[in-house]
Amino acid sequence: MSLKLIIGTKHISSWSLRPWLALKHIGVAFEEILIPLNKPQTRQKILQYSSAGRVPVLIDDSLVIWDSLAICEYLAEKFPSAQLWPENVAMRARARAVSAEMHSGFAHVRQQLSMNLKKKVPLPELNADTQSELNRLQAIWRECLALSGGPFLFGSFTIADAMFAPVVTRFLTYSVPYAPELELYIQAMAHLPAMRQWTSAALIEEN
Ligand SMILES: N[C@@H](CCC(=O)N[C@@H](CS)C(=O)NCC(=O)O)C(=O)O
Repeated sequence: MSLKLIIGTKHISSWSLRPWLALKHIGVAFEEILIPLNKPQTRQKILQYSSAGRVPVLIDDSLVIWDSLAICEYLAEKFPSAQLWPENVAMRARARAVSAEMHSGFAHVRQQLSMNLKKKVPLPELNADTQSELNRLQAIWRECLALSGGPFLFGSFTIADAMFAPVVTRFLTYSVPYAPELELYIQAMAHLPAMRQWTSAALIEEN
């Protein structure tokens, strides 16, 4: 088996972080190929692996999978013992719903509070849409944690946590105020060994 994950610059590539965390959670060996983003050659380099022209891309022998959530779904099927989705069918449906909501939404948070693991930025004046998305994110987390008891959204680490990992970093980068009952979750995510490993590498990137 030869798994390769093509990712972008670690301090800014929020989409790449998700399947990388899933692979680390599984504990399977994989080759990591990092393509620096925002360079003249970026697009050409990504196109060598995927005609979609975006990272992340997972390559499993001759199979090419683009899109972070599709990669996570594939990994959940390929490595069932890693329990990347909750075991309970109702919880699994909820985990898929919140993952899909994250994947397809929160455009204002993405735009106004872009991920940058190398920065600590004072909170800018938030526009109403960004504030309402931040409120929604916290409501999702509170509901999931109340049902599961934590420390992760569905008890143990799942794809849902991988999907939200980049927005957790934004809360920290921009010192976004959050409800006190989310402190344990945000700290659990920040101190996840794989998250620390990604962040350490991100901090020494050149640009
Ligand atoms: N829906 C895609 C979005 C991926 C995406 O937008 N990736 C950005 C980097 S984080 C990218 O590849 N940009 C291409 C570029 O900068 O040329 C996914 O979930 O994988």
